[in-house]
Amino acid sequence: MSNLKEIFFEKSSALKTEFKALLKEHGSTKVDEVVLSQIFGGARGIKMMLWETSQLDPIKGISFRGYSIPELKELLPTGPDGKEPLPEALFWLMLVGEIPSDDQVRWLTDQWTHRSNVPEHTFKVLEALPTDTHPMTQFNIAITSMQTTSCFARRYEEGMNKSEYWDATYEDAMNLIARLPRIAAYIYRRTYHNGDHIAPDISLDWGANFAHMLGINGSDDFKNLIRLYLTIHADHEGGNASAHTTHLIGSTLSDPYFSFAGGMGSLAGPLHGLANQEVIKWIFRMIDALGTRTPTKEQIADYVQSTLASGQVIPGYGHAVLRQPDPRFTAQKLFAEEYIKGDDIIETVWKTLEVVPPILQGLGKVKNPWPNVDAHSGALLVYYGLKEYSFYTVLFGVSRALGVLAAQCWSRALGMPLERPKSVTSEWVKEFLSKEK
Ligand code: CMX
Repeated sequence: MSNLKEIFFEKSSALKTEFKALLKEHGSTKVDEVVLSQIFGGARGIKMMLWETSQLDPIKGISFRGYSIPELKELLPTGPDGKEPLPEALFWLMLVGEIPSDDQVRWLTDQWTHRSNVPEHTFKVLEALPTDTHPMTQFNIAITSMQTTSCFARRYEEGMNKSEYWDATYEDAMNLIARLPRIAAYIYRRTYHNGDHIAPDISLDWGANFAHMLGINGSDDFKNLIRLYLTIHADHEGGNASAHTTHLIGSTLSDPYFSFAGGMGSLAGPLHGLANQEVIKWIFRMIDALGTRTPTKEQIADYVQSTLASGQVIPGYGHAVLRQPDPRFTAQKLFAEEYIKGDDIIETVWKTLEVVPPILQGLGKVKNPWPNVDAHSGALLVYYGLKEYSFYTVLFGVSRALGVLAAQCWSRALGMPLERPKSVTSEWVKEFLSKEK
């Protein structure tokens, strides 16, 4: 067994034993209650699942195994220039709860390099699609096409013992994550660069190799942006739509390929991951409508009002859980401040930061008027030359694999059962209320 697998097995076995005792003693302890508005309101805030890899606080934002993003920037092993954290290191942390050493991260990079061969038929499946197919559709289809290589599905078919589910899930998770940059870069190059593909550079870390295969000439700074991007988008506790979908599908013992493809279907929604393309599209449309790349705050405010008046949301603002600016937004703003000077689009994003929150607050219904993770990413990508915004959600998806697949290893190791919450009809609600009276 590899070092990482051994540590995972040791930790998950110990927690499984602990849980058994804990549930025996406290299984009927009440931890939450549900009110009617939650049933009608997208189950906001109902505590109903276990998710080990990260936790979201409405005020402090995301913490991965207890570490905030600024702490991770200090503690995680970085790329060769020592500046941005390596997403491999975050995966290690999420999987086993320990900050890895440089050697451990190098081992993991090496593992993913060795596992990164994409099945030939996946490229053929992609080639069968028109090049104007949305990149998220291509990504989803490519992931599903690789299900033919699932260890979990094969071993289940062969009669795998329950106690080995975690092992097959770990193998699938590692293979799937290893292949994603190649697949995503392939989609990007076939869609926007006439299929002029760039071979992987196996001397590079996972994120830098991805940046290299995209073929963006942003030198080392772009590699650093991708390292940071792939780290901060990886996980946002279990209740968000892409994580929860992956978890739900996995709970049927559908394998990690099916589960993750389902999660990507959720990420492709404009209220979730697709918002990253919507933000930059909205900014470009505003620039076109106003006829200037340097709009004033007053001009931006007018445009925000016209967007709201036409019954649309302001993409990149608001959140179902957060009640403060998203620390993932802040991490990207700090990156821009450090690496980039005097860019019109970035400065426009910073101006919207001053303009949008008071307007949303003024509506009197928006619970969180602050920027979320998607508000800044497009401006950074455009700066380095990755202007094809329909591709942005694929980048988010590559990163999200780290969290949801690490979490799936935990779900299988802890023996989490089929997820099956209860639904009710409106008739039931009326009857219940009349009985209450
Ligand atoms: N612009 C305009 N209206 C907004 C808004 C925004 N950015 N954010 C919330 N609202 C509105 C909602 O549409 C809702 O209006 P109705 O009552 O008329 O339906 C009202 O304010 C209350 O919503 P909420 O409780 O504050 O927010 P929700 O938890 O329902 O939704 C979210 C959260 C993210 C879907 C919402 O804020 C939104 O649509 N934001 C814009 C899209 C976006 O950026 N999504 C990305 C989120 C991050 C991610 O998952 O990647």
